[in-house]
Amino acid sequence: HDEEAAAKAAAINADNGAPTIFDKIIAKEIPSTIVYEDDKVLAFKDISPQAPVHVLVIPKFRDGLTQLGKAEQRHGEILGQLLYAARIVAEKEGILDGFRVVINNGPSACQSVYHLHLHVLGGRQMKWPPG
Ligand code: D5M
Repeated sequence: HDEEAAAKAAAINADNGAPTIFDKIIAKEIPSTIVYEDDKVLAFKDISPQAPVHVLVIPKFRDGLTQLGKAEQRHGEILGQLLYAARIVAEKEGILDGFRVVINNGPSACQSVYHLHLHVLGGRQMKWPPG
């Protein structure tokens, strides 16, 4: 259906190195509600929240990381920084004792933006398995 077709189109564009909407957020050309920022990482509120707390954590330099599946050994440091930033976000948002970190990888996992991002979700009882 439509959602699946859009996800596949986004994946093809990413392979061509096309910029994503997150570049504009990093450049502050479009507004976002920033929760945490340092020289390598940006965290901002998801525009379509799936929980009372829903924050995206992204690398400021995509460096080939359109999706987790493209990660290489050299990305180890930034991957660790992103995960640690997720913890900082959880603390700032007051959900340190219960939160979930999600990475959607590829069309079948409903990835829609091809700039690696961690979803930090919480503020409600989460269910398992996820949809
Ligand atoms: O998640 C991509 C996420 O990006 C999805 O939850 C919506 C969010 N999104 C898209 N555009 C914006 C803007 N402009 N601000 C904040 N959040 C945004 P995925 O895992 O790729 O499906």
